[in-house]
Amino acid sequence: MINRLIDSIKTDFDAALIISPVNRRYFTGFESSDGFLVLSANGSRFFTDGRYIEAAQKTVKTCPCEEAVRPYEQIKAYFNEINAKEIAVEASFLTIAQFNRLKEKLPEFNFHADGRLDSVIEGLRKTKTKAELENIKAAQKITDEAFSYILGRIKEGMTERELALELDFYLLKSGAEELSFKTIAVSGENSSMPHGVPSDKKLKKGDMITLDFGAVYNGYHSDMTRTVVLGKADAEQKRVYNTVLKAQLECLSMLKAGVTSAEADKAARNVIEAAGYGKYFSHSTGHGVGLEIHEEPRLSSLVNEELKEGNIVTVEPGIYIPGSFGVRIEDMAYITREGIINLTASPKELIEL
Ligand SMILES: [Mn+2]
Repeated sequence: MINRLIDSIKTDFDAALIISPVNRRYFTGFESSDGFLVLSANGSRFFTDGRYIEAAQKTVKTCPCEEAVRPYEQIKAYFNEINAKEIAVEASFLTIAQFNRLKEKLPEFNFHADGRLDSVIEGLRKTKTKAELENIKAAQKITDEAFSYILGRIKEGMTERELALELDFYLLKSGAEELSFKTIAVSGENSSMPHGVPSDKKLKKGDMITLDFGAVYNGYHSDMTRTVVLGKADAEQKRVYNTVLKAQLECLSMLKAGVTSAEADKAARNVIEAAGYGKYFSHSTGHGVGLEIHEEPRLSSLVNEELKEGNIVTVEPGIYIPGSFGVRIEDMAYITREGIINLTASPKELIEL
């Protein structure tokens, strides 16, 4: 990946200075709160402070590591060593204060925060390697197991917070290094808010319950949503559920390399609009997943880019009727030339508990 990055930027820049934790981790495989990475055709080096240097030297295989003691002096010395003057930095990460400080401390170099480095890294990160795919599969396996576990624990009278906590405990106990995001467990009228927060509301018979959660494994995220009913679903709940499911299946079945994000979004949205629920599908259809829970590519009506083999996207249409209830169903799909590999194994027929 380091070589691919260097190839992509070398006509415009002498080196890239990478500071964001997620991109540092992407190129070194090493997680730390501190550090910076210099990548160039003339050499690459990872700098991190005394808390991390020993672990970094053991872990990082892609370039040499150096303990950062006086970072600006070391960076200057290294830029001089590799003969770098035009330096690309991450426009989407650096604060204006950090950018100004770099320019002030290292006036002999030109720092470029024009987004070009960001888009090269984005392009690399959205095409998953086999190792990345395996990490995401492992994360989703924990997530699928947690769903099957929680189905046996959902009881009338327990609160949404208790439900979320049980899911979280199971995920962490089963090997998740952290949660992908704050678990969403919302019921009844609370489920009409796509990203509602679990409350002290007690689950009651007839509630639809939306669970949106995921595990992180080796830095890689999973993301899944299922909606179930406590008791028997009524006619409207069934109609809404089946519409969302049909929308999701439509989208999953047309996804493949070469399809645009907007076309994918439309495939799901058309089904929901045709059923008369169009105004209740208030978000885009999906997003990329990887070292971050939301990354490129987005499945949005506003994006006309083609999906490529190796992309991993969520497909998560929903219908949310304010004051009443909501339904969302979300899987993760790995894009191939022929179609997709669905990374989510949990069942999708309406579950009545
Ligand atoms: Mn999602």
